[in-house]
Amino acid sequence: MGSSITTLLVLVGLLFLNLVAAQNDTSFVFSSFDCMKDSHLKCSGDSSTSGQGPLNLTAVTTGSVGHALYTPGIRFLDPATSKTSSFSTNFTFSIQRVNSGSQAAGEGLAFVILSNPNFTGSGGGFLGVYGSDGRAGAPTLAVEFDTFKDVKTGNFTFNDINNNHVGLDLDSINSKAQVDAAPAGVILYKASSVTAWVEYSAPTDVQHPVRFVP
Ligand SMILES: [Ca+2]
Repeated sequence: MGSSITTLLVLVGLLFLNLVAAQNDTSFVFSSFDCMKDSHLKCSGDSSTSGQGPLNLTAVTTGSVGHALYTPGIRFLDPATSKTSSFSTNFTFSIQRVNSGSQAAGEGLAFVILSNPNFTGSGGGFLGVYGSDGRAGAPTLAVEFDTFKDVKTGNFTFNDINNNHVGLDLDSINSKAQVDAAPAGVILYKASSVTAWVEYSAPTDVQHPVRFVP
């Protein structure tokens, strides 16, 4: 774990999501964030806003965890047909190392779609999404932007490839697929900002989990 490393995670820009379902299309844009005034934004843990636009997902303390969820939620599965919805989203974030002398940054952030919005995961390598057993206890999809190579916490062993990767997580913090961000010219914890796209085309798996614009 990056227990001695503090990192401030900031969602700095536009969060856009477009959902195309069989019956209902949903689309929303956050051009700024206000945890107190926006009824569609549920902030918990250490996440906060100042009313100036950005959303701070964590505080500048070791082990900080924060969440921001779109509420009241979106139905991705049609129970009548068992068909899932296609969606696309893009968002811009900044990972700011506080311990500037460190060569690493902990731990990262994740875009999540979760079926139990009240579940609070563990900190550190579990990214606030999964419990200390590496699971969320309910169907969960996450695209993680991981800035610390975790090896083992307690009895749990991580499969991180390095400290600068993007992973596709299905019900587990141990990713089904991981991609090194460096060949795309992106160092997640050094870039002033990163804009990411996540696209899903139903009923196949994620075709292009993440594309980068350095
Ligand atoms: Ca990690």
